[in-house]
Amino acid sequence: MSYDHILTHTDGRVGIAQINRPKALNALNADVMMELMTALEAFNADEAIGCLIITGNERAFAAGADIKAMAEATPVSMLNSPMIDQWDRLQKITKPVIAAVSGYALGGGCELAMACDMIIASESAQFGQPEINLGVMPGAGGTQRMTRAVGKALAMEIVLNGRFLSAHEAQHYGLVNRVVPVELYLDEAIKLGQQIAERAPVAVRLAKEAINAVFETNLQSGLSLERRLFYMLFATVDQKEGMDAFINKRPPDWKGE
Ligand code: DAK
Repeated sequence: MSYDHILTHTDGRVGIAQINRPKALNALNADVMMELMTALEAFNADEAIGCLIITGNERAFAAGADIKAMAEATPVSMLNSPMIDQWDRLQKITKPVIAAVSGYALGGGCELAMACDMIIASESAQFGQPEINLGVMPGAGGTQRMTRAVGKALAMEIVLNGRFLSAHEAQHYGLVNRVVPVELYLDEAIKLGQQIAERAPVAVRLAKEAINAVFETNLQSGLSLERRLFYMLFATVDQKEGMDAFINKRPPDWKGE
């Protein structure tokens, strides 16, 4: 499938979707989001792919939702906006999604990165929720995911005062997995993606589900979900394969079953 606003390619078992609106610092409009989610869903459905990456370019992961497209919006037009619906599609991706972030990850761009499972940042990455400067506030998870990541006090500063986090600050607060030189951020994300894509697919999928449940549930329910998913993995071919491979000192050959 060909796209107008994103580029896609694969590297081994990793599927990469690159937002490609460089003149607008990758501002996210309905078309970009539609194409991005369509590409992610296609990778998600492809058995040859084990891990997904969303990236931008060196200058911008994404500088937010397209302000020019939102300027005249009304509550009802926002409610009915095709752009808004796209965001929920990301939550349904079952394979791990890594954001490879360089430059600006602002507003909806920051929210998009935080909605991914992991973030690899370049040294130039800047994370922020500057919506307050536009007379609005985050609307795609910024108040919730940022607060969970960095804590209430700093989240208040980021959201209420438009403070940006540098890549190293973001790493310090646990928002990003690691920070690497600009020329390496995509390679590093692909390397991590390749490693995860080599693991047992069903176990990876259920483990992702269990970790994400942390944000939806209390400890006892989360532990109970984890236990059930753990038991369920003993019905997979890959559990038998993984344990047999360990015992017989050979590499496992995952079937994804
Ligand atoms: N939208 C549209 N165009 C943008 C843009 C944006 N967010 N950010 C940058 N651009 C465009 C600029 O207008 C400029 O275009 P031309 O004037 O050349 O045509 C071009 O990109 C280069 O930008 P600058 O000339 O401004 O470049 P600088 O290096 O001087 O500044 C900057 C870079 C990133 C600091 C600056 O561009 C900036 O402040 N941009 C806006 C950042 C921002 O406020 N982001 C938050 C937007 S609100 C939701 C989903 C999503 C959202 C909400 C709800 N639901 C699911 C409910 C998200 C909302 C937002 O993200």
